[in-house]
Amino acid sequence: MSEEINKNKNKNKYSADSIQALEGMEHVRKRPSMYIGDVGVRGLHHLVYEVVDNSIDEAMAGHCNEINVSINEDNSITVTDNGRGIPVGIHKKEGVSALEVVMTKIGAGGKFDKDSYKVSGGLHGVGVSVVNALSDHLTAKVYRDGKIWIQEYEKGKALYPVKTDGKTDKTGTEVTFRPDKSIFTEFHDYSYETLSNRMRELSFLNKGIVLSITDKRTKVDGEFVSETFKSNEGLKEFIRFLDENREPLTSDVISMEGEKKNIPVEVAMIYNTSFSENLHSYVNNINTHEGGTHLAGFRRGLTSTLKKYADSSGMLDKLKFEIAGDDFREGLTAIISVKVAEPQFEGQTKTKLGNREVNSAVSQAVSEMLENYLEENPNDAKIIVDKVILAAQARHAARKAREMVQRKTVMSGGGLPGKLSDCSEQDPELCEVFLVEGDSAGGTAKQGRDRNFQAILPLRGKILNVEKAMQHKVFENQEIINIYTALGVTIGTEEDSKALNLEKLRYHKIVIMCDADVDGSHIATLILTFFFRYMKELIENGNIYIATPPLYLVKKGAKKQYAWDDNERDKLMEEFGQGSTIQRYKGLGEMNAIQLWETTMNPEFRTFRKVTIDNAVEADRVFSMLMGDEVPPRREFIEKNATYANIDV
Ligand code: 0RA
Repeated sequence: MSEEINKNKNKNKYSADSIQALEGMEHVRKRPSMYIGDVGVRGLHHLVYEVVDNSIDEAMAGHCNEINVSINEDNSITVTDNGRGIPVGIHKKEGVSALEVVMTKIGAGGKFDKDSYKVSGGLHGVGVSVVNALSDHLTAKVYRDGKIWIQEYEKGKALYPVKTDGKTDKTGTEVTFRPDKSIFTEFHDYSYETLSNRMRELSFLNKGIVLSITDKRTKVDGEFVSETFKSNEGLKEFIRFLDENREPLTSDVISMEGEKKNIPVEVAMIYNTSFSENLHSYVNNINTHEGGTHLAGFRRGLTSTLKKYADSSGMLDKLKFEIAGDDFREGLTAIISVKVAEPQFEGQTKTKLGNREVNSAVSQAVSEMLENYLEENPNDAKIIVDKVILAAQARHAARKAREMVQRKTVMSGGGLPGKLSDCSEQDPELCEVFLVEGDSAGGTAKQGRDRNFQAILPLRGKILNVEKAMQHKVFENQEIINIYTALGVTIGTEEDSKALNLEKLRYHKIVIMCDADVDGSHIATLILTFFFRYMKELIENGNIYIATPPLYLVKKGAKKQYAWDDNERDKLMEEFGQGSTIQRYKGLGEMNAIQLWETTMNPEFRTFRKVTIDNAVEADRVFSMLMGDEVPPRREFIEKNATYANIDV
C-alpha cells in the first residue's frame, strides 16, 4: 500500500518535473531575447556559438581536438566534434536518456559531469537546450560505444526516444539545427564571415584545437568554401594577427600563461609604432567588450611594473612631470584571457566581468611576466620606456590643446560651433545631428531637414586620420573640436583621456551622411575611426548611425522611384518598361533638398544603419588596416567594400 503511494508520488513528481521542463522550453520561445540577447543577426549567430561552446568544453576537458561547423544549403547548421559523445544512457532522475536531458532541459548543461572543468558556456551560459527550443528541427547524433545514436526534436520537443542508427568505430557528437523562422523573423541567412571570424578567434583562444568551417551554400572552383584554423602559439599568434598592419617596436610578442589564485590567466602584448591602445579581453572565450576586473588588473600590473622599472633605471630622472596611465598604453596591443568558474557579468551588454578576485590574479600574472621580460631583454625594455616617455611628453605638450577642448566643451560659454545648424527640440533623446561631408551638401541638408529635431554639422573635406595622428594633433583639429562641442561631449582628465562625459550629450542619434561612392565611404570611415578611437562609448551605446542615400533615380513620365543598389534599379527598369530613364546620384550634392529629405532623412522612409562593434577584434583590424601606413591592403579593402560590411550590422 505504502509502496503504491510512493510510486504515485514519484510519478507525480516526474510529471511535475517534465511539465516544468516544458514550461522552460516554452519560456525560451516566448522570451528568446532573455536567453540569447536578441532575435536579430546576433541572436541567430549566437545559436551556433552556444553549440560550439559545448564542443569546446569537451576539448578543454581533454577529450576532443577537432570541431567542425557547416552552414548547410538550407541555412541549417551542423556542428561536429570528435569528443566522447554526449552520454545516451538513461538519466536516473529524469528517466530519459542523458542526451534528451541535455537537449530538452533548460540549464541542464553539463550538470551531471560536475568534476570536469567546465567554464566555457555561452554568453549567458544557457546551453544547447535553448538552441533546441528555438529550432524548428534539430537532429542529435552521438557516436559512442560502437554505435550511432540518434534523436530528433521539433521546437525543443523530442520526436522519439533516442535510438540506434547503425554502427561506428568513431566517437563524437553531431548536432544539426535549423533556426525557427517564426522566431528569427527578419534574418535567416548565416554569415560565413561572422562564423569564420569566431572560429579563428576560438582557435587563438584554445590553442591546439583544429576548428574548421564549411559553407555548403557556395562553391568556388567546384569546392565548397572552407577554412581550417589551428593555432599552436595561441594568444601570441592572435597578437600578430591583430597587428598585421602595424609596425612592431620589439622583436617578439611578450606573453605568459599560467594559473594565479586558481584562475587560469593568459596574457600577450606588444608595443607598435601607432598611437592607439588596443586591449581585448576574454572570459571563458567570450569577448568582454566592457572590460571589467581582469582588464583593470592588467592595467594595474602593467603600470606598476613599468613605472617601477623606469624609475629604477634612472630614465625618468629628467622628466619634470608624472607619467600617466594612458602613457603606458599608447601603441599597445594586448589580449587578456581568463577562465573563471562562476563568472559574474555586469554592464549594459553583460560583457563586463565583475568577479573581484580576478583583478589581483591578472595583476600579479602581468607583473611577473613583465618583470622577467624587462630583465631578460634590456634592449626592448629601453625601447618600451622610451616610447612611454615620448607619449608622456606628447601628452604634456598637448595640454594646451586639450585644455582648449575641455574649456570649450565643459563650459557652455564657449558656445556652439558657428557651422552647426541646431534644431529647436531640447530633449536629446528626440534630437538627431547629421555630420555631413562638405559645405554644399551641408547646405542641401540644412534646407531639407526637419529643423524641429534635426541638426546639421557640415564637416570640411577629409577629416583628420586619427589612427596616424598623435593626440595633441587630434585635439587641435578644428573639425574635431566642432564635433566635441556640437555633441556636448566633454573629455576626460589628462590622466585618463578615454573617460568621456556623456551626460550632456545633445543628440542621441548621430548620423554620418556621406556620398555613396568610394570617396564618401573613405570619409565616413575616417569619421568612424575617430568615434571608434575617441568616443567608443557612443558606438557601444548605439548612438552612431550611417545614412544610406540612394544610388539611382528611375523615372518614366510622372513615375519615379529611388534605387539603393543595382538589383533594385534593374527591377524598377523592368517594372517601368520601355522608355524609363536612370539618373545616377554621384553624391549628395546632386540631390535637391526635397529628394534628400524623402530618401535619406525622413524617418518614415529612410534606412539608417546602426554602427555596432559586435566584433571588436575585427573592427580594430579593419580600422588599423584602413587607416594605417600600409596602403595596398587599404586600397584593396576600400575597392572591394565601398561600404563597411565588416564594421556595422
Ligand atoms: C558530459 C559527459 C560526457 C560527455 C559530454 C558531457 C559531452 C557533451 C558534449 C556536447 C557537445 N559535444 C560533447 N561531447 C561530450 C561523457 C562522460 C563519459 O563518457 O564518461
